[in-house]
Amino acid sequence: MPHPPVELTVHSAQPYNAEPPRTALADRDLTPLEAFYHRNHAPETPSPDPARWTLRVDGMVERPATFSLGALRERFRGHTEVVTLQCAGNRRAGLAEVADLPGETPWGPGAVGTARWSGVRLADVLREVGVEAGATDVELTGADVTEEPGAPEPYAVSVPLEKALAPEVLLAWSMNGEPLPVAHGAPIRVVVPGWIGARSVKWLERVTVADRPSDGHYQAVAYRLLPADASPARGRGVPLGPIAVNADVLAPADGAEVPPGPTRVTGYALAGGDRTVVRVDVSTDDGRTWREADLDPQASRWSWRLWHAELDLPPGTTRVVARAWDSAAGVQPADPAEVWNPKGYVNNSWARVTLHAI
Ligand SMILES: Nc1nc2c(c(=O)[nH]1)N[C@H]1C(S)=C(S)[C@@H](COP(=O)(O)O)O[C@H]1N2
Ligand SMILES: [Mo]
Repeated sequence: MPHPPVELTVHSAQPYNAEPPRTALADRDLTPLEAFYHRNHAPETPSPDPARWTLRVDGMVERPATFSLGALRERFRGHTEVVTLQCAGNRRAGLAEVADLPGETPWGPGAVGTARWSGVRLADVLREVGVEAGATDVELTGADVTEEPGAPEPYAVSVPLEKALAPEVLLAWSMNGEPLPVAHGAPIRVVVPGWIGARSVKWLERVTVADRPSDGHYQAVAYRLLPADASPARGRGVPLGPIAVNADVLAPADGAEVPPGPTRVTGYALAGGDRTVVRVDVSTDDGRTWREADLDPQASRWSWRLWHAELDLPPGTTRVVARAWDSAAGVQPADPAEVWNPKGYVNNSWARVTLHAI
């Protein structure tokens, strides 16, 4: 099916936050650049000059170093990986229907996308500088300055050293075979497969090896899972890392009118960490009975898995429900009320779209 031009829903212009409609993500392994969501925290998007850009690698390393773009390309082997990025706030609007989430971007289901990323491995860079004994975390700092903590602060978060050394974690300069767009973090962004999008730092400037997680606002305060009755504070709750199993129905569109009879329903499912999607179930009676969807082959172990099912729709309104299972037998919860949390993260409740057969 041909895809019409994509119109993004813009949640805010500064910071620029925008998402595609579900149908723009449907039926393709790679999300085109024009349909890829944008998630920013700073009011100004930086645009570092690639010719003068450098990456500083410091902290608990034997030989602190600075790399130009040319040095990264020459010194390290190139690597390409198809990876799905998903914001921890994806589908937040479904949580906001349960109880208000004031001040949080009301993401629909489009804060997710898959691209082919090329660059070099963070692990190779870390090996070149030599990680000191006792190091546990790697802080990643971008060039953008955010205002949310009250005082200006560069966007900085961290990943555990073990993940930073994993072969799938990239310093990427290319997206879907094109030069990485500035909006997505040029000249270099980090790509941390299997982890929430917040760890994939754009406009990377500095990599700091440390013996504790980052103190940055988006690690120490935001992107943490709080009990429903807690309020956000430094160090409270648990930092979100690996993605939780999630899925959606991408086509037909929610609310679409279709002819009665056989209807092809398609979607994606995504498992987090190093898990894989092993099954997707579809229901037309709100989860009383389920049938298995057909899974497409995965483009890579770090990418979403597309699925499809042919449903026989009776005339009238049918609600299509889908849920995915991962390789650790993790399954999506039925109801957003079960997972509601004060910052509105990780809504991985069953996907639901309504179709009208007329
Ligand atoms: N420097 C920097 N990196 C960042 C962010 C940011 O605001 N600044 N947002 C993060 C979040 S929360 C997500 S979900 C992804 C979004 O990447 P995209 O805008 O390329 O889709 O980037 C991450 N990296
Ligand atoms: Mo995010």
